[in-house]
Amino acid sequence: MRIVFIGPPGAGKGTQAERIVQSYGMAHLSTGDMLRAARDARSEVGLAAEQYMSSGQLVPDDVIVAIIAARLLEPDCRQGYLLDGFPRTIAQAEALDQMLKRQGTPLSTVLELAVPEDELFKRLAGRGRADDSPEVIRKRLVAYRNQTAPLLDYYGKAGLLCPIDGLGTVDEIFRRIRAVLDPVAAAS
Ligand code: B4P
Repeated sequence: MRIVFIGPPGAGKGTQAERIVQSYGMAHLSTGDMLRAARDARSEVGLAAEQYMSSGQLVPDDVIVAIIAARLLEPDCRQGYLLDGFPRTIAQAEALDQMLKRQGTPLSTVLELAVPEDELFKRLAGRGRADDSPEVIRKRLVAYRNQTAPLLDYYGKAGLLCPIDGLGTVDEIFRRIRAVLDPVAAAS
C-alpha cells in the first residue's frame, strides 16, 4: 500500500503512523522526523529548515520535494510506504503525483485524521516540543488551514480521501484506521 496521511499539527499522525507501519509492514516517511534529524545533524538543509519550523511556517516546497523524491527511490519503499506529513501543499501534491506517475505506482488511499482545534492545543501543549509554544501552534494551525486543508478537496475529487475521527483513545482511533486499511490491503 502507498498511503498519504494528512491532519492538522498535533492530530496524532506520528502516533498512529508508528502503529500502521508495524501492522502492515511498510516504510514510514515522516517529513517532520527527517527535518528534525537533518537539523540535529546540523546539515545545510537542516539548518535552513530550522528557521521555518521554529516559527511555525512550512519549509519551502522545493526542499521537501527533493527530500521525498530521493527517499522514494530507496529499496524499502518498494513494499509500500506511509507518507506522514507529506504533502502539505497543493504544489507538493502535484509534485508527488508526477513522481508516482513516472514510477507507475499510484496512491492506494489518503487518510485524514480530523481533530478539533481546542483539542490540538491541549495535545501540543502536553507534548512540549520547541515548536509547541502557544504562539507557534497558532501559526502552524493557520498554515494548516491555508496551505494544507485545500488538499482535502484535491484528494476528495480524486476519490482517494478517507476521513478518520481523531478523537478518542489511541487504540480506538487505530481501530478506525484498520477498518479503512484492511480492505485496501486485501485488494492490493
Ligand atoms: P510534523 O513532525 O509533521 O508534526 P505535527 O504535525 O506537529 O505532529 P503529529 O500530527 O505527528 O502529532 P503527534 O503524533 O506527535 O511537523 C513539524 C514541522 O515540520 C512543521 O510545522 C513544518 O515546519 C515542518 N514540515 C514537516 N513536513 C513538512 C512538509 N511536507 N512541508 C513543509 N514543512 C513541513 O501527536 C501530538 C501529541 O498528541 C503528542 O503529545 C501525542 O502523545 C498526543 N496524542 C496523540 N494521539 C492522542 C490521542 N488519541 N489522545 C490524546 N493525545 C494524543
